[in-house]
Amino acid sequence: MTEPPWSEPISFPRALDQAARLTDEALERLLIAPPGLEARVYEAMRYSALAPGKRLRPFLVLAGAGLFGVARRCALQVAAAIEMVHTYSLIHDDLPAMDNSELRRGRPTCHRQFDEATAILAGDGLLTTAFGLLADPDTHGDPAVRCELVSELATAAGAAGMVGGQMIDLIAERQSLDIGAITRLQRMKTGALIAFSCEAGAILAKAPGEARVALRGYAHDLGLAFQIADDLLDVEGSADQTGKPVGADAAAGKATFVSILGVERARAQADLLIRQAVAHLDLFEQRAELLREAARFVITRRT
Ligand code: GRG
Repeated sequence: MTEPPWSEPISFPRALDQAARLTDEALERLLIAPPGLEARVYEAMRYSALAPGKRLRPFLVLAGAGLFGVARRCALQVAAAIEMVHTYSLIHDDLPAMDNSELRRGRPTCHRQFDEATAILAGDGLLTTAFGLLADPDTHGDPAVRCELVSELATAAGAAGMVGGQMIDLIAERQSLDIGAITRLQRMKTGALIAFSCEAGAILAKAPGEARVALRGYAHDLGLAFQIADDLLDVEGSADQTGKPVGADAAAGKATFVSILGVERARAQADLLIRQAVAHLDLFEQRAELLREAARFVITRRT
């Protein structure tokens, strides 16, 4: 299967659906439980990874790879790796030591379904499997490309990115942060993995710097708009729609974009960020239409 992610024009809802189906097939194939007693941790990894998420990050990988004609098989390896890292972060974020959540993706959280120790191990298992996947020759024939993918994902997911952002977020429960500090925290916690998802196709294609800078600019604005939309859903959405408890930030007294700016200004800021994100894609002309539609989806979504 060497076809690019989408070889013909396709609408955004269909592309998102297809990205989800292809990612789920890849996760099914990559997370097969062995016969030993360790099968329990695979079961927990599968339970969380195959739960119905939006698969927005895999979609961004496939759409980004589509700009450069990268083979679907390679892009899917990276898409599955990112979804594994994202799922690990959700499992650990839901633990009693962090958010202590009961519901995720419309189902009991991993530690409620299994137990706390198994949930910690399931997160660890997904994180490490993801890096193994990026280092797999099936992901790219050139070891330098595989090294770059590993290194960029390590930066995005680690203490300088998502893990660091989560640390600041925990501190924010006890210490009030201003809008600048919250912006930095969200760029690290949510934005870094979204940025890697947008750039991964360009890394696979060894694309020129100009294209990478444009995708980074798009991702930068998209990630922040995504977080503002998430804060708005926490205030305006319902658990039925989002598949997770709402109102948690306000209950924890946590400062968010919405608590600082108010609903109307937060929404206006998200709109502005999406216009900016779309403007970064001019270089790709019509080929980036799916990424433009994804940007609009991010701030209108209800889940
Ligand atoms: C525990 C290392 C560690 C990190 C946790 C990303 C994160 C950091 C926590 C998730 C908590 C949260 C609700 C963050 C807000 C933005 C976000 C990442 C929402 C969930 O992502 P979606 O909406 O979820 O893409 P689905 O389920 O659709 O994949």
